[in-house]
Amino acid sequence: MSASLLGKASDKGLLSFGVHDLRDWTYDRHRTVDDTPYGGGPGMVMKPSPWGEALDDVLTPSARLVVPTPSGRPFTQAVAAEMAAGDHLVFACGRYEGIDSRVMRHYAPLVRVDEVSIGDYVLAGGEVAVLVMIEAISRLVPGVLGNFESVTDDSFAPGRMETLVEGPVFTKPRDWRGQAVPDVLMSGHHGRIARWRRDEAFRRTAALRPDLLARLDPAGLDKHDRKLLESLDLAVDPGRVAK
Ligand code: JD8
Repeated sequence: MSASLLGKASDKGLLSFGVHDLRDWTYDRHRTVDDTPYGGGPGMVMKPSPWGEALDDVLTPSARLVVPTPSGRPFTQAVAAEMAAGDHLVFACGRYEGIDSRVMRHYAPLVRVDEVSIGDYVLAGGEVAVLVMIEAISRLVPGVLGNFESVTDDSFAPGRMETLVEGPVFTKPRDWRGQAVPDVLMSGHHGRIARWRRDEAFRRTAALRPDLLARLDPAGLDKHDRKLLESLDLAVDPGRVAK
């Protein structure tokens, strides 16, 4: 978090980060944070007591408690934007089989508690998920990105009319290992370039993210879009998309 974008943002005073070691709130010789699960089963569960001691110290009245877990609600760009509006986020990184559920219930009446998942795969703990969330949230904090445009242009940005994946990008040289940059990008014709990029975004979205196309608002499509979508081999009902 001291490198690159986040490091610069923290140098500028736009954000600040702290990291805590849960074992600082244990008082036994082995600094124990885990115990066997009630009801049996594999692995170990994180004890509520160190978490309670730690969170009592770290949480503030305006804080939000964010708990990564594979069973949480999806962490999306909209969730990132909502969290970027908060002034104090506390991330509780679990290990083992997770944190005793009573911890989240205990804090829910005191602060906003969000159990979130960064995707449908299984990690060994919450730390990497939290790095992902911190990066996604921090770049939405005003001043963190040099160029404000880069936020509003994101294909997943909430409020953007369409939600498409980005098309391909190119830079110099014009020819590389036998591959030329598409002529249209060299034409200087801004209208044609914009249309080509949009077409490529639709093609790629249809091929890789049919779930996004299915959610597309037909009101945001023009005649050209509808024709292109009809020409694509859609995995979803084209009537639903290109209406
Ligand atoms: C927190 C412990 C591992 C979770 C057994 C071993 C998020 N998208 C995501 N995938 N995985 C996590 C995640 C995994 C975690 C913890 C987040 C704490 N584990 C456990 C329960 C099942 N494994 C995550 N966000």
